[in-house]
Amino acid sequence: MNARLVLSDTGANFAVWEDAFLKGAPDIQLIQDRPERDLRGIRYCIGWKPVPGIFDRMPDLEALFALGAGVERFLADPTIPPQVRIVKMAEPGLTQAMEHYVLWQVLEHHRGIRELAAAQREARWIDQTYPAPWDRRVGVMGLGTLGDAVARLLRSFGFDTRGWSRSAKTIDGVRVFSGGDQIAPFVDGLEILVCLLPLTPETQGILNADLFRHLARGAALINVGRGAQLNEADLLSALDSGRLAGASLDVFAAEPLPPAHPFWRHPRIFVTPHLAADVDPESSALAIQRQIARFESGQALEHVADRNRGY
Ligand code: NDP
Ligand code: OXD
Repeated sequence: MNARLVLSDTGANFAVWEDAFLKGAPDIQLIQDRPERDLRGIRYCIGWKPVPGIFDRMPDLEALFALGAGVERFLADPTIPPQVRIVKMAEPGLTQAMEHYVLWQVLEHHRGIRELAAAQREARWIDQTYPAPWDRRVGVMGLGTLGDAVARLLRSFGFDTRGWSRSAKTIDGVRVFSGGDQIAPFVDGLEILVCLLPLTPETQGILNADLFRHLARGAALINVGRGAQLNEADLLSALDSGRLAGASLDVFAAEPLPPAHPFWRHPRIFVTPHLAADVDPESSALAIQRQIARFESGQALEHVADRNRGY
């Protein structure tokens, strides 16, 4: 198989990606886009976010491999013709990074690490208790490539784990809920809520006061989906009232998070700069190579975003 793949995004480091393809998928020639380059005949491209005008220059494009799992920006780009398949990244490096981040933050909340750190700063020897993991109710919103892996991992660490998705599914040992009418029983009494939803009109603002009201008092929120899923004012009120005890936020409505934003200095909010999970170039190159090989042999691509559903 010999394929030409254009890197459309100037934000991505071409040398790193070129090296990854040379090492893992040498039958794919990676080409860096330049304004003067003739892109007719190009069938595949990769990129992290849309580049204005580029899709008009690729009339033969068949598949766009996103360098991330969230593809809301590509889906919102009217210059991408409807026949172009927008493929969400699914590769082991991304999944494991997300598993690690969520497990790290769940354990922080479960074991009260931030209270311990505050006590150490004041040389206070505190008596802190915590329940057994099977008595800790943890819920994962979104059970796709990442949410499914995270829910299974939390379950394997012994947590009382629930999951919620749009369609019904089963995961061994995890109580799974689906659809809008099951969100209330899903969230009811949760002590740690993890959001791994894609950003769509339905999920915009879903992390709000109505939802927080159903959580256990003093629950924690971990948002690794998208910032626009969180109602920021509702979060601040919930932290003030004690409804929520803490939040770990990796994604924000405005990124980079502006320096004056109250989240930066809030004692109960842990901010990370959208780094919960990055793609690994080498394993991404392998995943893209496998996908192109499938496509060239007449099979359907996997992880293609559904334009009607919005993810
Ligand atoms: P997938 O598309 O594989 O999965 C999405 C999941 O969300 C599916 O289970 C889907 O349900 C569910 N879902 C979508 N809409 C709804 C809804 N209205 N109600 C209930 N469930 C819904 O995505 P990934 O798991 O690969 O990634 C999830 C998101 O994580 C990305 O879109 C991105 O926003 C975020 N992300 C963040 C990163 C970071 O560094 N912070 C890194 C990577 C991703 P169903 O299974 O029924 O289709
Ligand atoms: C992604 C991300 O969507 O890093 O992959 O946010």
